[in-house]
Amino acid sequence: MALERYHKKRNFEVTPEPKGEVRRRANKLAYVIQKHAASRLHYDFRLEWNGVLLSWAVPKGPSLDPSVKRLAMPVEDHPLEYGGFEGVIPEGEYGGGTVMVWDRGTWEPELDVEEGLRKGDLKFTLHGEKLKGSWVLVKTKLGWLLIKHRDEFASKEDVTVEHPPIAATISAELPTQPKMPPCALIILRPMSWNSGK
Ligand SMILES: [Mn+2]
Repeated sequence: MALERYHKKRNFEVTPEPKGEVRRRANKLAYVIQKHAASRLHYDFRLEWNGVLLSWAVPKGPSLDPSVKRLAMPVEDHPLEYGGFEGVIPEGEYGGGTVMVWDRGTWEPELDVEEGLRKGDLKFTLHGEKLKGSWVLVKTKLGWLLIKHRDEFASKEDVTVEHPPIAATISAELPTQPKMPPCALIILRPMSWNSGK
C-alpha cells in the first residue's frame, strides 16, 4: 500500500492538506471519521492499516441502527497525518470544502484484515467517542456497505444529528414578546363624518 493516488490527486502548494508518508507504527490502530462539506457533504471513514489510512466516503454518514446499511465508497489511501487534519481545501482543488474531525479513536480487527479486505467482509470493533462496538464493511456489487452489528452500542438514535447547545434550546422556548392584554385586541376604527351625500 502506498500513497501515490493520494499524492497524484492533490497540489500541495495550494491545498492545506498534509503531504504525509507511509508510517508503520507499533501501537494501537487509529480510527477517524472526517465530516467533509465538499460539493456533496459526506463522512470520510478511515482505518489505519499498514502505515496508511484505508478510506471510504460515506455519503449519509454512519448509522447506529443495525437494520440500516450505509453506502461506503472506497477512496484512495490517506497518510496517517490526515487523521488530524481540519481545514478548508480551496475551491477548485480536489475535495474543495471544509473538513472537520467528526469522530476519532482506535479500532481492532475482529478477524484477519487482509483476508477481510480481499473477500470484501471486514469485521472490526471501534473505540471512538461517537462510534463504539462491533461493525462490518461488506463489499457488494454497488459498493461497500457500513453496518452496525447488534450489541449494547446499537441504537435507533441518529448519530449524525447535531444537537443544539442547551442554552440555545432554552432561549428558543422563551416567548419573544409579552402576551398582549385582551383590550389591545379591540380594533379602533377611525370616525367618519357623514358628508350628507
Ligand atoms: Mn472526502
